Amino acid sequence: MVPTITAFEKSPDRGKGLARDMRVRWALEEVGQAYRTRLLSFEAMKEPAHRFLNPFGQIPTYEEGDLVLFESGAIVLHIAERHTSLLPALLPADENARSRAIAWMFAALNTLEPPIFEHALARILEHGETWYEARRTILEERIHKRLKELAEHLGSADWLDGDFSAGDLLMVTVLQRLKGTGLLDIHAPLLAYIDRGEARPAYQRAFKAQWAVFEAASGQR
Ligand code: GTB
Repeated sequence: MVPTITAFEKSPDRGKGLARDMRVRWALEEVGQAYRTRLLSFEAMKEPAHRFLNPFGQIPTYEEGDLVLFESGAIVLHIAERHTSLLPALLPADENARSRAIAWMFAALNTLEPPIFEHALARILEHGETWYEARRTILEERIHKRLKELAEHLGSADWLDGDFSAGDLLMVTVLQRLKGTGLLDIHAPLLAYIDRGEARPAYQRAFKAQWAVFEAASGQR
């Protein structure tokens, strides 16, 4: 069954692939699963029809037969779990290694993404406030602490725990949001780590698909 995901009709990131449908597209490409995309305006996301899929009125969602999912992490986990017989898979066959890969998925979303996303939001929404510089400094210190720890863990390895996994997929998409902020400059291993993720053919296909949506929307403006 071909799943349907939702994405921004006009992504505010101007085709940079930073919205969270990108991680779902990437996971689907990694496992070779074809998918359909339903594009939504901000207004449509708040309509009852979409809130039935996601109570928070956000993208991405995932529909596959009777199954409806929201939360990008849960969707990526579902995709990974449905395609474990593939080699290479997004989750390792060994049970302990699989649990560790899932721990990295949580680490990406629970430990790294919160300060990184807060920082991005503050840059957009709070930069005019008198206290902005103090807040920015605090957020950047928190981010550097985590980036340093992550880089130390990664060391000279290509991926976080053995082969590329859903943990790496989520971690790379989380770190990408820091590109252009300068915050990654002193964490060179992480820049190379992001590059390795982005060089994967599945990532490239996913990026192209979301870029095509942005281009089509630009043509209509
Ligand atoms: N925890 C949820 C998940 O992981 O799925 C969060 C989903 C989420 O934040 N969705 C955002 C959304 O639907 C899009 S990705 N926002 C619309 C709304 O809340 O009304 C977040 C996002 C937004 C904008 C950019 N950007 O402009 O670069 C990047 C990412």
